[in-house]
Amino acid sequence: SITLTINGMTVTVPKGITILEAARMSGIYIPTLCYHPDLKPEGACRLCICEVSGAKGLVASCCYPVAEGMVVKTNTSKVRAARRMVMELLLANHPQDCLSCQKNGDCELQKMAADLGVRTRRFDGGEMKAHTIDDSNPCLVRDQDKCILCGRCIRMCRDVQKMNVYSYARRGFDSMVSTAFEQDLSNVACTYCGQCASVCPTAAIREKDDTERVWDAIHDPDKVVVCQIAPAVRVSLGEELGMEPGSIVTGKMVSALKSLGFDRVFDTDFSADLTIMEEGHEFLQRVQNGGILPMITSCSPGWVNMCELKYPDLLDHLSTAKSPQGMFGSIIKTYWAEKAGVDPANIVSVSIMPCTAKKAECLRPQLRASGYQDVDISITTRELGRMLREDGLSFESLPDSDFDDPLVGLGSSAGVIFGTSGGVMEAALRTVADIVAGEELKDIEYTAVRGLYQTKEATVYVAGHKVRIAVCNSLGAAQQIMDRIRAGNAEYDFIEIMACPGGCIGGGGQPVPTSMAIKKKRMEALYRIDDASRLRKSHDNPQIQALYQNWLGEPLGEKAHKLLHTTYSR
Ligand code: HC1
Repeated sequence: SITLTINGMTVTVPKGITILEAARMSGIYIPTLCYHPDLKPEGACRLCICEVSGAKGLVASCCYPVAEGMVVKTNTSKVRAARRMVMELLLANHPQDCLSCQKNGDCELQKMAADLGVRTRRFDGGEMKAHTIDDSNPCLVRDQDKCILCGRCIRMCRDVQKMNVYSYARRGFDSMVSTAFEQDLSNVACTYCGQCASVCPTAAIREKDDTERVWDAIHDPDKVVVCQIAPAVRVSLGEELGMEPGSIVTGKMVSALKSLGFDRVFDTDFSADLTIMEEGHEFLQRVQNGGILPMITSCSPGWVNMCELKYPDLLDHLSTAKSPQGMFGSIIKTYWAEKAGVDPANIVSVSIMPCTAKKAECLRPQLRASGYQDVDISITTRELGRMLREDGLSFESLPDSDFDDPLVGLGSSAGVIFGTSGGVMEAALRTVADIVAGEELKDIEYTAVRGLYQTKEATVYVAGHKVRIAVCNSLGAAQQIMDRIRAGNAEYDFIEIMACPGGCIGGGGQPVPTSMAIKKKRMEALYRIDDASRLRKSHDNPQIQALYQNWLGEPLGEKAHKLLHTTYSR
């Protein structure tokens, strides 16, 4: 360890960390806009400058390692004046539409300007950058006028997701974060995972806001507006609305959605169970018939987009099972519409997801099994938070409600853990093992697949049979394993891939600011739900059993194939 002094306080911290990290560990706040705990520091914004003994001039504390005996001052008049100057220069070239900005209230620039006590705009009146807004795709909007060149999006996309969509371009006043040849996102290899938006401190990259479309549907008396809500949202919506990260708010969330005016509130866990039924049987069929292995999960749309973009030769490894969002979409406008006596033409089907890429998934031409677009609108956790704030509900004091419909309301906790990396694999193994064993196995916790490591590998014994599995979260980890499959040296039977670090709990539409430490709390909350559940296997779900018996027929049967399976575009 290292002992140093920060603002006169002697602190002992681990070797190898930076001054900024040491200060935060010691309860001393140093402002920054480019630093992010999940990314390599870059020293781009210069807000974290401080005085350090022996250093020439002020140093960027996010990049400066601690040393024994070092004396650091973070609050001298020189430091304060320099930080304010940096902030004033940033504001001089930043739009002044804070009050109507999508990020109002969540903007790190806004908060930091307030924290630094900047109350006047000394440098107003000069030239300001002017870019056109890129809203060329259904998921993300890029508004470069709001970019402060912190480079978080570049580092997330390059270092973690390894998609390299963004880089710095041009020089001086014209500096910008650019895509290749300054193309729109829809013309570059973007998967719409939204990880750039989840680390952007301002509204320079943000989710496309579809909340007005949802309000319009709710207020249309001729429409029946139903929603499904994803596993990961129940452990993040509370956080979005000011509660502690990891708060479990399932019942309040259902009450809130009913209060907003949705005619039915369904749980995507139900169709996660359905996905397991189809995917689990597909896996067994591939094993028994010498089909293509490893089979890879297909529920994360950012991952599917990447596979289509970068690994079209390996698309046959993907399970043909639709994602739970897609499956519920087709079930709502067919089975449920029939049972409820509602014309599917009048249904507006809304999904609430932790994900920005789900907005594009529901536009896939393959996802129209009902004859209509199966899911009409997909909104993120952040957008739902916005709707609830507008509605004026006191979320924390809402009573709990149950999901709506006896036909399709129930989900197992195998479906719940879909929301975290390793969850789909664990849910599938629980079902596959029982099918192979022909009995209800008690040992159902596959802990080797849990946790936030980006790649987890294990050999598990499923009813006595050896199954080699891997679980990847992040597109960077996914590419490593796909490269190995392509090279013929990945000996696996079954792989789960999620595009976002941590899985859906870390989705691009989740509350901000975020970090792996926050994602860990969301993950632990999902496992707490699983621990407390009495229904922990998808195939034990009585409503799933009834759906197959009364309507769908067999898993992988003709009707299931038509409604619940998909194809990919090469
Ligand atoms: Fe996910 Fe899924 S778990 S993809 O991570 O398979 O978005 O939460 O809804 O569809 O169920 C996301 C989450 C979500 C689907 C399910």
